[in-house]
Amino acid sequence: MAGVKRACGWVACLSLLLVATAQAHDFKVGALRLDHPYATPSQQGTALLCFREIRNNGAQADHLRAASASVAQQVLAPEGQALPLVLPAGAAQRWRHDNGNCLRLQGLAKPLAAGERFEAILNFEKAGEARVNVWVQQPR
Ligand SMILES: [Cu+2]
Repeated sequence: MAGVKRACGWVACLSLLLVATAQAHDFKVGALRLDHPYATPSQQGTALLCFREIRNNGAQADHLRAASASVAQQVLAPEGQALPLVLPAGAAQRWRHDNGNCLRLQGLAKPLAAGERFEAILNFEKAGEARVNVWVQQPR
């Protein structure tokens, strides 16, 4: 145990902390918790705007009415869906790059590359407006 303690010196612990905080960020608005907004690097002028999870802790369903982003002309509903998108009460949804639930960034001002950040604004019927910082990252 002493060895473990010594191995986790000040610098090591700080870097562990930085790694931990670099992997996730979340935003709370009303009864909603928006966990880890991220975007895929762009391909042919479009990219996906995803969330690791969106949880509605409220007793009533909420709806995403509109979304916008500083980097794109439009933020569209997932392919084959339309706004508003329902967020059922007391439930979590995964809006992941691999499950077809991500919003779509259309009309990008410039290509999005991994490591970049941008702001997106989501407008929910009950929770109101949420401004989130989106991390562009290679999906894994
Ligand atoms: Cu995050």
